[in-house]
Amino acid sequence: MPLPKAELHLHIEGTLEPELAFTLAHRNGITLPHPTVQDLRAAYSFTDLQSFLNLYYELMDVLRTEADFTDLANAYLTRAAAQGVRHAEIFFDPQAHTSRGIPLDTVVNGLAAALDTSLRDHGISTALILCFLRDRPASEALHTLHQARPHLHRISAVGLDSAEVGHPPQNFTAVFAAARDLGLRCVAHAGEEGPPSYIWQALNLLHAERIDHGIRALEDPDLLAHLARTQTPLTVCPLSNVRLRAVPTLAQHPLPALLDAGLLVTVNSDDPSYFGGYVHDNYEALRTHLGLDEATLRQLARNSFTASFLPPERKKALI
Ligand code: ES4
Ligand code: ZN
Repeated sequence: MPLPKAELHLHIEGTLEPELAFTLAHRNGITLPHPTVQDLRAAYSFTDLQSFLNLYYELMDVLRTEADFTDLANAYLTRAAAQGVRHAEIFFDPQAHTSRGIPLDTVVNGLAAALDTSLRDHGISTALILCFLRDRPASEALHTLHQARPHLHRISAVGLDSAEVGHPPQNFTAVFAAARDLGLRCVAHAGEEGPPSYIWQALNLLHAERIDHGIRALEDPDLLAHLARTQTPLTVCPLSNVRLRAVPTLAQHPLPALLDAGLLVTVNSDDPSYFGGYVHDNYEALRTHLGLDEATLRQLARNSFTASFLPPERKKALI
């Protein structure tokens, strides 16, 4: 049986499996540029983050209606339950939908229909994290935050994702300040492809409470010491890092070095449909390719609850 765990770094749009993409394309009268599921899967060969994002944004065009977003989230929650997930903090990318004419209400209401029944149907408590696309203007992010105001009771936090290099966290300082003023928690992708300075900016300027990826922290001893002292969680995604060539092989993944440095490391799946595995598959890959022992895997699963935004009582019940 997979260990009970929380998933803290999961893009719901990155759970779109090719089979569901074809079903939704058919339902919505869309022709995909890839004629078969096999052709589509063959396109899942990436050289870096941007090469993945190109396909990720292309394929989400099949998501049009509330029911599409509900089906997407239900498919994820069904798989997550089988992987031992008891709590999921789920990213979504509003601008990737509003920019192609899908109203934010459609996205949030569709996702919420699945999330609202998730504890009952799948034994998984959930939270939503609204991500801003860092490769689009900060003014658009601020507008998105404003559009989300009627839905804030459903949203726990804001995040920052998409193409990292050349789009530093400092560009979003005012947006994150506005989000904090609305009572939202803050996380940010940093140090996936970008330098350690982006992690410092996420901490000091955005007041990020968790760093998504953060693997390049290893290049800065002062940053490593800071992350260890403050026990700021990293949401690490091993299969993602290898597929996007941030790390050459699983055997060379820096997760053990981050643990040795005393950091609060968690294991997550990122975009599981694209990267070859869901969250338990990531744990198994660490066992197989890095030789992590049972005690370490258990510690990683415990860390996932510790690093979550769950209230202390549910945390205690789950750890
Ligand atoms: C993402 Cl792996 C990754 N990095 C940054 N942004 C993303 N959005 C979806 N997956
Ligand atoms: Zn991510």
